[in-house]
Amino acid sequence: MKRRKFLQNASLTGLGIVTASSLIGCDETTSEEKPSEAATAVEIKGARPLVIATWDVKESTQKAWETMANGGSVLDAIEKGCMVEEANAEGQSVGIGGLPDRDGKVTLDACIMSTAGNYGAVVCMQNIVHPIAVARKVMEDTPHVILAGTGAEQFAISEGFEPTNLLTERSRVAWEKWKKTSEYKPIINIENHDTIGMLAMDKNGDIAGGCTTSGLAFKMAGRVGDSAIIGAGLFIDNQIGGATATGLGEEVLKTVGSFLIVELMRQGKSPQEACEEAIARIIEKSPNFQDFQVGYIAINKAGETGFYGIHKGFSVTRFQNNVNENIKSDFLNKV
Ligand code: SD4
Repeated sequence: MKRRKFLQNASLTGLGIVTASSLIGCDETTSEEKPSEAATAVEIKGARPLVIATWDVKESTQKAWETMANGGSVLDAIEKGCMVEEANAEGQSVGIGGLPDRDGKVTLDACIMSTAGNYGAVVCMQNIVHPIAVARKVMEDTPHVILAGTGAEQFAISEGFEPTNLLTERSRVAWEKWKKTSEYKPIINIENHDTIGMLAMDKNGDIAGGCTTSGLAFKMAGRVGDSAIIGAGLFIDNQIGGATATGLGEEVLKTVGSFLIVELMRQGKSPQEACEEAIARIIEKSPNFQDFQVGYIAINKAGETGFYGIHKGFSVTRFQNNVNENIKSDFLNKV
C-alpha cells in the first residue's frame, strides 16, 4: 500500500482514519511483483495467457489479452478489460448506461482480486464510470477492502476520477416505463452485455480476477449484490484457481458461490464440475430457481476452464490460443 498517498487522501477527503492506517502494517510491494510460488508446481494443461469472462464481451477479453501481450500484469489486464464494458453506454447492467434503482439512481458495485489474494471493492457507488479502477485503488492505496456509497465516490474523486452522470437517456426512458407498473422482476438473461466477471491467467500461470456491475435493474435504493463481495461474486486463490458469478446476486451471496467453487477445485473437482455443483447448491436451496438465472465461470491452476448456468442463455467469452470466442451455453440446461 502506498501509505503516504493514503494519508494525503484521508486528509483531502476528511475521512479522519489516519489512526486506522497507522495501525496496519503495509507491504510496499504490489501483488503483481510477487513471484508465483504455485505456478511451477502444477502441470499447465490449457494454453496461457488466458482470459475468460461472463457473457458476450469480446472487446473486453481482447483488451485484457492485449494488455498482457503488451507487458501489462494480469491485474492490469483485468482492470483494463473490465473498463471496456464499464465505458460501453449500450450495456445496461455495467458502468455508464446501467439501469438505475427504483429512484432513478445508477449505483455500481465492483471488486478486484490480485494474484497475492489481495482484494478491493466499492459498493453502491454513484457518478463514477470505472468502479473496477476505484476498487483497485481501494486495494492498493487504502488500508481497507470495501468503500461504500458517498465515501467510495469521494475517494474516487480524490484519486482523480471525474464525476459523471451515469444515467443515459436510454436507461432513463426504461426507468420511466418501468415506473408505470413498478413491477419488480429481475430479468433472467441480458444476453449480450451484462455484469462482467473476468478471470485471467498470465504466461507464468498467475491468476487475477474482477467483477463489475450496476446490479439489478430497479432494485431498492441501497441494495448491494454479490458482484463486489469477496467469495460471492469473485474469489481467487492463486494456488488453486478462481471463480466469478453473474445473475441474481442474492442467491450467489447465500451460497458464497465463488468461494465454494474454488474450494471444490481444491478438493480435486475440475472447474466445470465445481461450477455445476455450485449451481446445484442454489437449485437445492431455492424452490423458485425457474424464475432467475445464475451463471458461474471458473479457471484452475492448470489453465482449464468451466462455466455453468441454471438456464439456457448464459454465455462466456474466452480468449485462449489466439482465439477470442463467445461460447453459448444452450447445452447447459441440465435441470
Ligand atoms: C447483482 N450479480 O447485482 C449482479 C447482477 C448480474 O447479470 O450479474 N446481472 O446481483
